[in-house]
Amino acid sequence: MPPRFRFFALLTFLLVTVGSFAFAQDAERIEVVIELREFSFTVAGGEANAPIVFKAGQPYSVVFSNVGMMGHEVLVGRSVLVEDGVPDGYETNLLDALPVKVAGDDWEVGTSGFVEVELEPGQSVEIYFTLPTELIGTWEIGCFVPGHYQAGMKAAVIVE
Ligand SMILES: [Cu+2]
Repeated sequence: MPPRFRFFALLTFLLVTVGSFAFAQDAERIEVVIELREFSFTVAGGEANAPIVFKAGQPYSVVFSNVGMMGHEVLVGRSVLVEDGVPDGYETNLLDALPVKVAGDDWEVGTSGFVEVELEPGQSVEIYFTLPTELIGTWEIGCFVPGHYQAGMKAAVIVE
């Protein structure tokens, strides 16, 4: 397991054969850096919890970087699940049926989808994906560490 971050659970980040998907060349990708802190998601240089916009068909490299003081989770989906009165993830996850590639300093893996990642303070992860037009619409990014979502750690994600 890479030292820079850990996945919340194997179930949520299914690994498949490396190189089984075709991914865009670096030059085609747009890089988006999303900072996590108490209690917000912020595209670097933007406003806290402002909507995050992605264009369908455009290859992206998205870096999630925990610049806060606490551990945070990243989930992107819609229809919040509630367990015992507490928000606990999404019924539908934006990236869980897509090819998603994880980049690191010294490793890369292909995956069959991304549901969530947990980042300790100072940790970051970079993923590559291209959203198909079927996913156009309004989604949400949220942190479901107990209390964080309720504290406002969520933002709209718009695929257009
Ligand atoms: Cu959090």
